[in-house]
Amino acid sequence: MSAKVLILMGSDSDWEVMSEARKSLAEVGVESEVHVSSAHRTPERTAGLAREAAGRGIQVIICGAGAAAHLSGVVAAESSLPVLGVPLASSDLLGLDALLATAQMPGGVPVGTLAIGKPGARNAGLLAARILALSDPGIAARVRDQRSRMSQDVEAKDEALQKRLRGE
Ligand code: RP5
Repeated sequence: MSAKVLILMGSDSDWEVMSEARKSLAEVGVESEVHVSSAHRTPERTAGLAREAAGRGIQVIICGAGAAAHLSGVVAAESSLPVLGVPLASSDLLGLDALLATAQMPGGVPVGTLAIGKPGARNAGLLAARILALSDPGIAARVRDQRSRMSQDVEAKDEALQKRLRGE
């Protein structure tokens, strides 16, 4: 099975956070491919990866970058696939710079921007899976299971809290 989701990140220093996207995709049985490619340091390579992605069977691209984060925007400019951007807190501005750079795209070049950091990376994976689920019943079933496991976890936590409050 070839990967349907391509994860790009601006630097290998982004991997600790961006591995959350790969993990959440794996939870719902979606294979991903990951590469380091920078909008600024390797512009040609980034454009090439974006341009060829659809032809290789990729259906969604997730981009994580920090600081003056242009990776998502450049990829969205070079590909018609849905692009999900994860702003990363890798500069002294703690991700606010990357959030604005990723979210504030000019009209016509959409980037779906997630939260800063690990929650954003996790949600990028889950959102990519939901997009794929529209045309893949197997993924749709696993996305439903993931939601139901999450609800059960919260209910179990509440039950444990109630027990503690009753002094049991
Ligand atoms: C961005 O600059 C990268 O996405 C990374 O978040 C940040 C720092 O990169 P390194 O200097 O650690 O390679 O382009």
